[in-house]
Amino acid sequence: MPASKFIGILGALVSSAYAHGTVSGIVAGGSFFQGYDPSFQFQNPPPTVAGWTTDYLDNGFVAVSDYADENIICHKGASPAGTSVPVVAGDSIELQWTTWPESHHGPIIDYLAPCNGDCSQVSKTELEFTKISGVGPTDGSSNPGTWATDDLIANDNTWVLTIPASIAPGNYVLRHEIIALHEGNQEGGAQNYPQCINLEITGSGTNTLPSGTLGIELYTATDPGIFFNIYSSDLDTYEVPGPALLAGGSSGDSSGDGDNTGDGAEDDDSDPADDEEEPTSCTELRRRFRRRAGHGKNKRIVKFTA
Ligand SMILES: [Cu+2]
Repeated sequence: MPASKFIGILGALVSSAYAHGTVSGIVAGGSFFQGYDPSFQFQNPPPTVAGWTTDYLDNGFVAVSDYADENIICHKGASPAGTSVPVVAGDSIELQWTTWPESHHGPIIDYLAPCNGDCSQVSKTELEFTKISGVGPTDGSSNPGTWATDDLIANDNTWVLTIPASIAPGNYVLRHEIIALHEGNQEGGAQNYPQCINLEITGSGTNTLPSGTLGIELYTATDPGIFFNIYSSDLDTYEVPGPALLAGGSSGDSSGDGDNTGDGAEDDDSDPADDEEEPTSCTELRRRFRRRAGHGKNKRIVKFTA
């Protein structure tokens, strides 16, 4: 079969196997922009997209034990994206995840860091992040509650984020992150899934976000919003972790309009695994990932396409 067809099948295989999901598309100003997909590692050259490159294929997360490690900044092995999504300050953008497991309840947090130049050349360890949105439980009336992640799933795996009108024109890295708290009742059990996307912001704002927080200083293991029991704690006391929210930022419910234009997500309705029970642990998700992909099969595919 032609190589392009083979790579397409490979892409579908890898995408459907990523049960935790990634941001596969961004909609801004009515246009669709492709996000990063881990399967791009098998393409030479990989497509130039606005989502940062990563090097992980383990379907995993960044652990609490890595909060002081550079992997927490934009996920494992991240390097800057080669292009940017143009956005007008004050507008909303859509962040389209491929999928998200229902059991992985938790907050969705968004940060901006100015690149002070070309974001494709930026050093991630120098990025200073300001929180522009942080949404925790949206209905805390009974445990484990309805969380930002549940709103994401209900809105076609799409998160709607407003870029504050106060942001000055320039190049920024958007750090979009889900923190899964299904094991957050144990210290060190929270799981971070950061995704970075380059934005080129225009408009008439004046805030250049001069003093943010380094990625490796965003969280600690004992932050009340990290070490938190969603099964028994009073959800109304939940504090979204990380530094203070920018004045004018968003802490409320995701204002999804359900408009999921240009959906680039894989349709995996034919996937037999959909008939299985929702797995609750990441160990189970990874086990299924290996079973679906086949042990060692990925390595042979890499060889074939290289
Ligand atoms: Cu998991």
